[in-house]
Amino acid sequence: MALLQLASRPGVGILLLCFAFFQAAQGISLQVQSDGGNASSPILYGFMFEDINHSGDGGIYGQLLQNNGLQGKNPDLTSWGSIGDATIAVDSNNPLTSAIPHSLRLDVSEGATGTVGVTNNGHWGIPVDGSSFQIYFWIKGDLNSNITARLVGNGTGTEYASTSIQISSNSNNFTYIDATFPTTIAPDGNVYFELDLDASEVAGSSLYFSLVQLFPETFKSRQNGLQPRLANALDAMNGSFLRFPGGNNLEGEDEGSRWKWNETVGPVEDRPGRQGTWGYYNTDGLGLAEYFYWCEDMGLDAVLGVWDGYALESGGNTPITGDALSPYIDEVLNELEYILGDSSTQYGAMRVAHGQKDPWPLKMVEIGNEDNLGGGCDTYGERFTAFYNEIHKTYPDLTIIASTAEPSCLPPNLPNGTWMDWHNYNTPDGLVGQFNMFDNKDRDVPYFIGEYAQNGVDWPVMKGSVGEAVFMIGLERNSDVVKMAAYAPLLQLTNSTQWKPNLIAFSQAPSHVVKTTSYYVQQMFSANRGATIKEVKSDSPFGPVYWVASTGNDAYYVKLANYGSTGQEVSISIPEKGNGKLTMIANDDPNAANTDSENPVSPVESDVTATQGNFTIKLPAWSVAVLVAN
Ligand SMILES: *[C@@H]1O[C@H](CO)[C@@H](O)[C@H](O)[C@H]1NC(C)=O
Ligand SMILES: *[C@@H]1O[C@H](CO)[C@@H](O)[C@H](O)[C@H]1NC(C)=O
Ligand SMILES: *[C@@H]1O[C@H](CO)[C@@H](O)[C@H](O)[C@H]1NC(C)=O
Ligand SMILES: *[C@@H]1O[C@H](CO)[C@@H](O)[C@H](O)[C@H]1NC(C)=O
Ligand SMILES: *[C@@H]1O[C@H](CO)[C@@H](O)[C@H](O)[C@H]1NC(C)=O
Ligand SMILES: *[C@@H]1O[C@H](CO)[C@@H](O)[C@H](O)[C@H]1NC(C)=O
Ligand SMILES: *[C@@H]1O[C@H](CO)[C@@H](O)[C@H](O)[C@H]1NC(C)=O
Ligand SMILES: *[C@@H]1O[C@H](CO)[C@@H](O)[C@H](O)[C@H]1NC(C)=O
Ligand SMILES: *[C@@H]1O[C@H](CO)[C@@H](O)[C@H](O)[C@H]1NC(C)=O
Ligand SMILES: CC(=O)N[C@H]1CO[C@H](CO)[C@@H](O)[C@@H]1O
Repeated sequence: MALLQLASRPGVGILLLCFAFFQAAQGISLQVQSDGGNASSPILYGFMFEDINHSGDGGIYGQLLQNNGLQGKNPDLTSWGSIGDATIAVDSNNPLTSAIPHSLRLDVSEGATGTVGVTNNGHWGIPVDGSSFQIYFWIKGDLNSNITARLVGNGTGTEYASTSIQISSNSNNFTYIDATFPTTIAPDGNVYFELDLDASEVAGSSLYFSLVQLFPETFKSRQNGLQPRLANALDAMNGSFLRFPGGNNLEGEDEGSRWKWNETVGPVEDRPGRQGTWGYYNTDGLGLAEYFYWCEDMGLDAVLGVWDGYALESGGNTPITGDALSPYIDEVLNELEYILGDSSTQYGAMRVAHGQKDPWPLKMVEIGNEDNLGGGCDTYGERFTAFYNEIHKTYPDLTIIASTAEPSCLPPNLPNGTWMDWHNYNTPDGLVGQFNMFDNKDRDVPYFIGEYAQNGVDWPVMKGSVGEAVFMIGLERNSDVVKMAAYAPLLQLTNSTQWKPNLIAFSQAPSHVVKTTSYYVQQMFSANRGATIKEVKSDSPFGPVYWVASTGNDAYYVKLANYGSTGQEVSISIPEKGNGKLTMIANDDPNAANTDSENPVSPVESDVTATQGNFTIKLPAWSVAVLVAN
């Protein structure tokens, strides 16, 4: 049996699965070829983001207070409290702006003494990381005195920050206050924020606080930027793209609650926020511009999802079709003008006024989200075509992505250059069974695997992460036609979760960022990419060991996954390369998982040297490894 394994070779994978037994019995020898090969997609690995599991508000968006703008139709006092001889209430008579119509009223008792003030305990706590913090807020009321901003351990009283801010405000208008202050790192997330003042200065009066914002030092010090501990974890993955703003969160429960770009831009006090799809209100402080700055700061290509007439079905909605689509198509054209137009255009000028002179380098637009689901399929062909035609007419260079790969939901002939988004939540065995699914695909229409992950578990487990690695090896072998792929969901606040498992979990303890086994697979694969996928010759079939090789930057990259409970020895010859670095994750227990209570799996790096032309790699049970030879 002497079979050649060619990346992208039709039908090879399934045939070879049958011979897995021989692979285990005889040891595996791989010969990476120097000649030929196919170009791989330079943007294969990246991120899918939507606000789910408080991944945005309470997560990667840097603003740390919950309910800070008392947004929504019927705001309550969630997260807020009062201190001393005073009470708090939601006030509707003192709007900051039309977008922020409510303020937090502090009513101080007649004759009050000591300290009065307000508290906010964040999103299940506040991560105080020891950086320089900033607060911004508006205050209305007659005050010529100092307010103290503090960060305090809930239950312990330990003070992690305290700063005195001079205020001179009046009862006619809101006065804007901002201050920067040092913090000391807190051991856990059980911390609240407090603004307090001398009761005798304000006894018998009311003060109004509006849109109180608290930020740590953000990722790359970006104004209105990202939480660094989560942004750093993503940045370390070396991704290539960011799909935003959803996901189901793009769609909304109905047409009125769809994500509207124009309500997420400009000063934050002009952003009303919206009822998100995942059970909580979104402030939209993380808005369209912030997504582009996120891309800029991590070197990512933007993949912009646009609303296409289809909201989630739970309200019994039917998709909008025909002429009734026109205003929504215009909405997208306006959004694209805001992103891509120069200052002579209406919306390009708006972007400039908002502080971004140059257009953003948008290249990819996805029309809708999962239009194959619910009641979206029947009308998607018509809706896709309507949006495609208008977008393509104005922006012929944009790559347009259909939100499904289901032929029955697509127009009979997809326009040239269109890509298709296909989502894949599956069991570990299911993912391994899909190893060769792209080998036989028609090469004409490229794929975006917009969401995928193991399912059915609370945390990614080793077996599932190896299964994902096998699936990804299949994608990489076919990365002439599979252009992009993203694990989903990306981020999870452990204290409020709607979907499991996720790639990265966190609570508000500043050091608590759980890098799951799947995180390490993504990182190892994404950080070690070659521009050309190379042929690998072997007498062994695929399974339980799977591999793919590539070259680039004068290095060879060999990715290996052992989807099995016994160790395997692999001998690899690589043209003209005798030294390398091996990065590996492994665990004997297929159910091993990095969780919020234990972290049994992390990558181990070692230097490896070839003996007479061959690298010998011992792959333990349930392992994923990357060999970089240079
Ligand atoms: C290159 O792509 C062709 C067409 O899909 C395929 O037949 C061939 O096996 C690929 N070669 C490599 C090295 O991936
Ligand atoms: C302290 O934590 C408890 C329990 O989570 C919460 O009810 C309370 O409001 C917190 N205190 C402050 C001042 O935020
Ligand atoms: C949030 O979840 C973490 C565990 O991930 C837990 O330690 C912490 O106490 C929780 N915080 C609150 C406020 O429930
Ligand atoms: C009031 O705050 C200012 C800084 O804004 C500070 O310089 C001053 O010392 C404070 N006054 C008191 C009495 O704390
Ligand atoms: C309130 O502020 C607005 C805008 O800054 C200004 O036009 C107006 O005169 C102010 N009103 C009072 C009573 O100070
Ligand atoms: C991956 O990202 C990190 C952090 O930004 C950077 O230091 C490193 O050079 C990157 N590696 C590659 C291979 O791009
Ligand atoms: C945003 O645009 C939509 C139409 O696309 C419009 O209905 C809505 O009023 C706009 N919002 C604001 C704040 O201008
Ligand atoms: C679409 O692409 C195919 C193959 O790349 C080409 O033969 C065909 O002429 C193209 N059609 C149009 C309308 O550009
Ligand atoms: C290296 O591997 C090749 C087969 O891939 C084999 O023919 C050769 O004997 C090996 N060299 C050594 C020193 O084991
Ligand atoms: C299971 C769970 O954590 N559900 C939470 C989802 O988010 C909403 C809104 O924040 C919470 O109220 C739920 O408790």
